[in-house]
Amino acid sequence: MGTRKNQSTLTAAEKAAFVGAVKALKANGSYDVFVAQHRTAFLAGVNDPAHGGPAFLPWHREYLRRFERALQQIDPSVSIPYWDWTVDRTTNASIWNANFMGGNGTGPGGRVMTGPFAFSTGEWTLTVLDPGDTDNFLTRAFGAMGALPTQQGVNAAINIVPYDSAPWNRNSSMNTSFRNHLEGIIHNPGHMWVGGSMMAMSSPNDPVFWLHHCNIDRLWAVWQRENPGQNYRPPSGTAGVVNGHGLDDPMPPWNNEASPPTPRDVLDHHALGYTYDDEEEEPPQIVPLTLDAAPFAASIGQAGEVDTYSFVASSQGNYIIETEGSTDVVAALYGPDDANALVAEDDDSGVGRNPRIARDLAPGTYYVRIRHYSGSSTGSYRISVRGSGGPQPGIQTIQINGPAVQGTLSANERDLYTFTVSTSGSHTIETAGSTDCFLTLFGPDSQTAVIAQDDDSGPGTNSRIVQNLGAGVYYVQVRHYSPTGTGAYSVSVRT
Ligand SMILES: [Cu+2]
Repeated sequence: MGTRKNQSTLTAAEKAAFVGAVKALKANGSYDVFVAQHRTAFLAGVNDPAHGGPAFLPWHREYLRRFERALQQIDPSVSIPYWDWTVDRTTNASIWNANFMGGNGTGPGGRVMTGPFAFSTGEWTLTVLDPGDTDNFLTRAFGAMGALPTQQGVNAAINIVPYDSAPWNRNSSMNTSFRNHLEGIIHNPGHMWVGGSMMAMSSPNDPVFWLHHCNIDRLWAVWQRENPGQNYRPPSGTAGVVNGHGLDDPMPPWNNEASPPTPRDVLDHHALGYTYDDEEEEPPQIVPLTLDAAPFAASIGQAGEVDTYSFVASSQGNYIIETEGSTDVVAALYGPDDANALVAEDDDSGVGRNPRIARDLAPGTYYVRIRHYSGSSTGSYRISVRGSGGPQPGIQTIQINGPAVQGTLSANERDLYTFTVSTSGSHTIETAGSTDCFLTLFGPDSQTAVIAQDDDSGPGTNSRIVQNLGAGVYYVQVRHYSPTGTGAYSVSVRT
C-alpha cells in the first residue's frame, strides 16, 4: 500500500523521484491527457461531472489515483505528496524551492522562472490551454487572489455533516453540505492563492495541482474517519442531480470503460491501494477470549471495522462461537494456528441476526473476526466461546413422549440434547422445575440452524416451544435465563 506523505517531510531523493516521474509522463504525452480530462469536465458547464456537485471528491479521488498509478509505472516508489497549506503557507516555504515545485511567477506575464517546471527548461511547455488562452508557459501569482485556508477553517469544514444536501450543486448550503463547504471554501482558495495556471480549467498544468488536491482528498478521508455514520449522498436517480454525481453513477470520462468507476467504488481509499501518513496504522489488536467465560462486550465503532479475537482449544472437542445483541454482525473462524485459514463463516445462525458457529475443532489456537454485515454500519455486540476443552461428552438423547430428562445448570453452562423425529407433526419441547430456563431449538440435522427460542411460555418461568417438525434430527439447548443463574430442571419432548 502506497503512503501519501506530507510534502514537507519528503527527502531530497523523494522529491527528485516525484519530479522525475511527473516529467517522464509529460515527455511521453500522458500528462497532457490528464490535463485535457480536467478541462473537458469544466467545459461541460452545468453538466460538469467533476466540480460543483457531490462527485467533486470521488471524481478527483479517482483522477488522482489514476495519475498516481501512471507515476508508479514510471517509478514504483512514488506516491502523490500532499500540500498542507494550513502550515506551509508562505511564498518561501520549501515546497517552492527549485528542487521541487519551483517558485512564484516572477517573469513576464507571471511566468515561473525557477525549478523543474520553468518554461526555460524546455521540458514544460503547456499544450492543453483554456479557450482563448495562448500562454504556453506555467504562470503563478502567489496571494494575488486571496488567502490560503487556515487550520481553523479546515476544522470547521471537517465538522460539517451530512456529506451533501439538495440542491446538490454549488448552491448547497455551506452548513449542510460538507462537500460544497470543502470545495468552495477550502479547495477553491488553494487554486486562487497559487494563481496563474492554477486558476484555469487546465489547472493540472501546474504540478502543484496534484499536491493541492491530494490534501483535499486527505481531508475527505479525515472527515470519513471522524464521521463514521455519515455516507456519500445522494443515491443515483435523485431528482436534480447531474449525471455522474449519484452514488452508483458511472463517472465520466471513464463511463465507457468495461467497469466504470462510481462514487461508491472510491469511498474506501485503502481499497484503492493508498493511505496517508497521518493515519494511525495500529496493528490490529487481537483480544484473547476465555473459554466459557461471560460474553465479552465490544463494538464495531467505525464503518468497515473488523475486530479480531483468539482462543485456545486445548483438546479436540466441540466449540461454539456466537455473538449476542441487536447488531447484525458476521463471524469468521480461522485456524488452527493460522489466522488466515478459514474454518467457517456465519451471518445469522444464532439468536436474532447474530452469527453462531459450532464446530468440532482440533487442538490449537483459533482466530475469530467480527464485522458488521453492512460495511457502512456500526453497533455493539457481545461475543463468547464455549467448549468443554476436553473430549465432548455425548449429547444426551431425549425420547419423544418418554420420561423427562433431568439436568442441572451451573453459571454460563448450556446443556445440549438431541431428539429424532420420524413422523412429522406438532412437537412440544418444555422444561419443568423452579429454574428459569431458556430453550433454543435447532435443526433439522443441524446444531446451528435456529428454529425457535423461548423463555417463559411454560408453567412458572419454564420454557415451552410448540413447533411443527418434519422428519430429522433436532437439537435442544437449555441455559439459565441469567448468565450467572444456576439450578436443576427437567426437559421433555412430546407430540
Ligand atoms: Cu478539479
